Amino acid sequence: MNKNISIIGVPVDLGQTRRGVDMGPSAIRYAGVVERLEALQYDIEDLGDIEIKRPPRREIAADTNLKNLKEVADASERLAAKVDETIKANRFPLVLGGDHSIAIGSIAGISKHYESLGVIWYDAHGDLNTAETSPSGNIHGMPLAVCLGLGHPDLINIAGYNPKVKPENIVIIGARSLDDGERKLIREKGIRVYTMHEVDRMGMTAVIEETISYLSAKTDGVHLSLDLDGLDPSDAPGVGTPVIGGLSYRESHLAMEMLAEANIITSAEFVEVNPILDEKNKTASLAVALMGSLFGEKLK
Ligand code: 6HN
Ligand code: MN
Ligand code: MN
Ligand code: MN
Repeated sequence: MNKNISIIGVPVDLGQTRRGVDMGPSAIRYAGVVERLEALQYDIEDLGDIEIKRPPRREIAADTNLKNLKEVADASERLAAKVDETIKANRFPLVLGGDHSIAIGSIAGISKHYESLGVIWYDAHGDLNTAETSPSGNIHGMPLAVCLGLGHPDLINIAGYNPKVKPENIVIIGARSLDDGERKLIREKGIRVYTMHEVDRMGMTAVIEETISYLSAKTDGVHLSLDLDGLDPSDAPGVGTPVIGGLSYRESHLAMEMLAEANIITSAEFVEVNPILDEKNKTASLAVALMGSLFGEKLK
């Protein structure tokens, strides 16, 4: 694992309509992310937050049903540039959200550095909607489709190239709320998905073992995109779109520890922490605990 980590905060709430998720980076810092990782002998550089333009009104452009399209595209472009710089400086980008629309920018900045980037999407949702299939118009339900090159041109062309990720390089873990259009896309593209059904049947150990062998065979880097709503709301109440029946705290720790042992993760983001909806910063603290495991606490 790269011993130099750069933390990038992305206070974006524009990809959905519940306010408060823009405070996620502050909540995660308050929960002690820097101290936790410094204790593991990493060189931590906190780059602060990306500057986000905040529109006075939530507007939908005339030619699309996507909410805050211009602002999301603008934030994504800036995040992509920051992540790109971080990787060029040989540092591990650790991105703190913000809603999940930020994955558009982080993966745009990351993927150009790899021949064949793998992505682990740890989430209750598939985030595979497009304007045509979205039930909400919320861009945080679309970033994985955007990475496949499906969606609005202003989103898929961030950082000037497209697509960012191949469908066979994606593994979704924890899914339990997929829209019809997302299911169709998963089938068409042959995307590997471990829904809660598979996690329950196989156990997290086998899910992660398979994920590691599936991805390490064909990728030269793996990005972890961890949406806190992948966890059960009893463990992670501070999220905007909670879905019951999720991954437990223990399963998630195990997953992070196994990824640390396999040493395959080359970039990561933790998203959808909303301190306004949280109980005493429980979800941000959980995020930090998972980062501790991902960065090898148990291996010490
Ligand atoms: N997330 N599938 C729903 C939608 O509006 O497209 C929910 C998306 C949730 C997205 O949690 O990152
Ligand atoms: Mn998500
Ligand atoms: Mn989600
Ligand atoms: Mn179960």
